[in-house]
Amino acid sequence: MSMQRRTFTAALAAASVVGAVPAFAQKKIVLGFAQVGAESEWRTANTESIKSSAAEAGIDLKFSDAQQKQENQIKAIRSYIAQKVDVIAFSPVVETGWDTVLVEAKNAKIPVVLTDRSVKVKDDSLYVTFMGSDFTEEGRKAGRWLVEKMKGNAGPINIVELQGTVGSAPAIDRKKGFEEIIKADPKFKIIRSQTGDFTRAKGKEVMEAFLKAEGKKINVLYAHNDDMAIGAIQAIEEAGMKPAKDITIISIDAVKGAFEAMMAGKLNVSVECSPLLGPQLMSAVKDIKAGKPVPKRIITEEGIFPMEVAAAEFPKRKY
Ligand code: GYE
Repeated sequence: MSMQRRTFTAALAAASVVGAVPAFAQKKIVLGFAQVGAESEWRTANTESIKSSAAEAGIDLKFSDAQQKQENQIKAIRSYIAQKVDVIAFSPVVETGWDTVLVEAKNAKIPVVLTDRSVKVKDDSLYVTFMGSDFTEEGRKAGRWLVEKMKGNAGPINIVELQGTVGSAPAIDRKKGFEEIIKADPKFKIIRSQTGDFTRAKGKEVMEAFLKAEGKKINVLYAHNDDMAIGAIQAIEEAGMKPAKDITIISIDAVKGAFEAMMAGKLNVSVECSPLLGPQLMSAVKDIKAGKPVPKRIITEEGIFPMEVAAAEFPKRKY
């Protein structure tokens, strides 16, 4: 066979493969994701999970970071609508104020998936599904752990609370779930409660103010996430007190930083909240595009880790 002819045969073979519409020629699904920000170790792990699972699933991901501002998230969603993406997903920084932009997405016939945090909207058909944790249950777990720990202690037990971002679902629900449990016994008193915006810096700053105002009266710190607890631990040490001993510390997320603090004996317990939502988001996106039904609510399964098990659990942690 002449050289020319061989090339021709090869070209023919290639052409027939193209004729069969190989996978690489199919249009990729485009997903627009509007992230909350980069406020915590949890959020960083969540972003990483979404990016890596999009790449793995062959989904074209458009990603934006709203720096914890609702107006930035709304702008990002509007730009995804303008770009006519296939699916929009977002983790709403706060619960309310989404109706208008979600109606815009609906009118453009772009399905919306909520991840991590939910919204309060008049019409639930404005989103297809909400996947994420049960934050009220996380608050209850924190409360139950404290009730158990303080058994036999007559009290009063003075609690300071570092709340998450004002108006966010995890801040509202983690407060609610915790209070629901501790209110059964009047010895538990929340003496101060303020937002630390889910960040280490703010957690430290607000804890300093709590310590200035209440000093040794504080028995317990309940932080709505690990980062704020870690910031507060610094403030407690700088005030000459021993974290996890002079003040019992409970937080939520169970990120690696919390395990390190527990292994160092500075944090008593962390309630798990998994940020690894990427794989389930990508499979929902594919199902939606394929016209398959998806459940309205997908709840993440999670546990609780007291300091006593931290060293044994640490090597197994993925975030
Ligand atoms: O607990 C906190 C993050 O929405 C569950 O947001 C998430 C929370 C998480 O900043 O660390």
